[in-house]
Amino acid sequence: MKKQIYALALCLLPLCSAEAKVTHRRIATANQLIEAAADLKQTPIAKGDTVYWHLEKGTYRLSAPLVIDKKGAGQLCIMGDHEGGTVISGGIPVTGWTDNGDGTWSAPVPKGAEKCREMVTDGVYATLARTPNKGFHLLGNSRETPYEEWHSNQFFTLNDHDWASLESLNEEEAKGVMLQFYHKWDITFRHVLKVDKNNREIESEGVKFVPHNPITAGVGYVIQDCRTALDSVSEWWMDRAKKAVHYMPPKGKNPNTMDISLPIIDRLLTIEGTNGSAAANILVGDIIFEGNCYPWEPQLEEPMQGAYRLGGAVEVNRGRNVYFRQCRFRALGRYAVLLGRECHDCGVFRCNFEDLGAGAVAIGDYTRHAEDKDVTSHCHVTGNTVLRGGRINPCGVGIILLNAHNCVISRNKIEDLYYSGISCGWQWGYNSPGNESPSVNNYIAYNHIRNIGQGLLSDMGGIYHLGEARGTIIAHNVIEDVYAWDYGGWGIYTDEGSSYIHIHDNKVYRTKTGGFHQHYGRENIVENNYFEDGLQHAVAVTKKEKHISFYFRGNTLVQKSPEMFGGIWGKARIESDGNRYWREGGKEATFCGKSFKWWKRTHESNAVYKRPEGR
Ligand SMILES: [Ca+2]
Repeated sequence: MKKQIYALALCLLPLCSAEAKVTHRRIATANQLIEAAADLKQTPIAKGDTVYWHLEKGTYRLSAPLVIDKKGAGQLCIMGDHEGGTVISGGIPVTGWTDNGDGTWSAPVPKGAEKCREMVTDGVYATLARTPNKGFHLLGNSRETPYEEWHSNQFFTLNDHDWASLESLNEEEAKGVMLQFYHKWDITFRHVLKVDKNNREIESEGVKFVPHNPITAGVGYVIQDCRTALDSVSEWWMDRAKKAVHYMPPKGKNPNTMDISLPIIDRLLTIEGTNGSAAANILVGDIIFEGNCYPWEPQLEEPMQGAYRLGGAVEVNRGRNVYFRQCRFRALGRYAVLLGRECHDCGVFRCNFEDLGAGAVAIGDYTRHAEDKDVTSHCHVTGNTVLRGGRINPCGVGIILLNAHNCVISRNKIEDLYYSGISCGWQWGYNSPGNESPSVNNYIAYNHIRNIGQGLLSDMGGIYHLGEARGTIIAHNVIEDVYAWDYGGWGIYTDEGSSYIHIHDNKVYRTKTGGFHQHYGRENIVENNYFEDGLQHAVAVTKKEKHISFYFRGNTLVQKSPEMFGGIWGKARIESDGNRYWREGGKEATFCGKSFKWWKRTHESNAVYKRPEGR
C-alpha cells in the first residue's frame, strides 16, 4: 500500500509544483478558436504546464479543418460546455425557406455550398433524394468497354418498372444523378454520363469491374441525387442550375425554425505530430462535432471493404495520449474519429456517435510499417454508443481496427449498421516471412452489437476478424440480429487466416447464417459461447485444412430451424468437446443432415442434447 501512495504522490508532483503553470483561455467564436490554434503553433506547452481552452456554448462554424499543431510535453485540454451546446460544425446555414405547397420547401443555396451532396437538419443528415425510398431495385443488366488498363465505360440496363424516375429528367438533370450499387460486401457509386432512354440504359465510367465481385444483373442499387425522387419526408435535392435546395421536412415542421446547414469541409479537426515528435497529452471533451461532407473523390467511390480509406472527420496521426471524452459525433461523412498512423495510448471514452456516413471509430492505418514503433498500439475505445451508421457508405463498420495491436474495444453499444459491427485485423491469409499481421493482442469484450446487415450487404459479422492474431481475445460480447442480403450474416466471423484467437463467453441471437463462422484459420479456441436461432444453421465452417481449424468446446447451440451445422462442419478438422445442442419446437435437430446419435458416435462422444436451463 505504501508503495502505491508514493507512486500516486510522484504522479501528482508536477501538478503540485510551484513551477507548474495552468493557463485558461475562454473562447466564444470560431475566429477565437482559430487564433488559439495559431498561437499554439508558436508556443510550446512546457512539461508540467496545462493549457485549458474553454469553448462556450454556441456553434463554431469552420470553413477549413481546425489543425492542432501542439508542441511541448505539457497538457492541452479543449473543453466544451459540460452541459452541452458547444458545437463544432463544417456547415453553412441555409435560410430563407419558402413553402411550395406540396410538402416541399425551397431555399437559395448559400455561397460556397454549390457542390454539396449532404444536408444536416437538426443534427442529422437529410436523405439525398432517392428511389426507391426503402430497399433497392435489382439491376437488369450490365456491360463494360475498357478504355485504359484499369478503367472502363460501363453501361447499366434498368428494368422497365424502375425507369420512371429518370423518364422526365432533362439532360443536365440526368447528369447529376448517381447510382449506388450493393454487391456482396461492397458498394460502388457511379455518376451518370448519358441516358439512353430507348434502351433503358445508363452510361457511366470508373474502375473496371473486379472479377471476384462485379456489378452484374440482379445486383441491388438505388438512384440518388435525382429531382423526381424527392417524394418522401426528410429527402432533399439541390438544383445546381438554379442554385436552390428543395426539402421535404417532417409534417408540421417549418424549415425556417430548424437548424439546417450544408457541410462544405470534409474534416473538422486534425491533430498531427511530426515524424519523431508525437502530438502528445491532449484531451478533447464535451464537444459536439457535427456536419462534414463525404469525400467525393473517384477512388473513394469505388469498392473498399469496411470503407477503410475514408479517414476521419476528426483525425489523429502520430499522437500519444490523445483522448476524446464525452463528446458527441453526428452527421459525419467519413469515420467520425480516426486514430490513424502511429497513435499510441490514445482513446475514445463515453462518446456518443449518431447518424454516420460510414462508421464511428477507425484505429490504425491500412499500410504496413517495417518498424513496430510506427504501428498504432495500446488504444482504447470504451463505453461509447454508436447508433445509425453507413448512411452514405453502407460499408462503414461501427469500430474498425486495421493494423494495430494491444488495443481494447470494450463496453460499446453498436446498433443499426449495414456491414460489420466491429472489425479487427487487416491481413488476408496466414503469416509468411516478412509478412506478419501486426494486429495481435487485441481485446474485444463486453460489447453489445445489434441490428447489423439489415438485408443490404453480404459477408459480414457482428464481429469480423482477419489474419493471424496471437493473444487476441473476443469475449463476453452480445450480438443480436445479423441479417445479410445474400450469404454471410454471421455473429462472430473468423475470415481469412484468423488464427490463435480465444473466442469465449459470447452470446449471439438471431442471425441469418449462424452465430459463428470460420472461413479458414488455425487453432482458434471457441468455448462457452451461446448461439441461438441461426435461420439457416447455428454455426458453419467453409474450408477443410490439414491443421486443426478450431477447438469447439462447452458451447450451447439452440435452434428453431432444423440444422445445426453449415458448410463442411462434419468434414473439417474441428476438435469438438462437450457442446450442448437443442432444438425448440419438439422435433430433433439435424447434424450435417443426420441424427444426434450419429453425431455423438462419429464426432463428439460427450455431446449433450438437452434444453438449456436458465436462459
Ligand atoms: Ca424518394
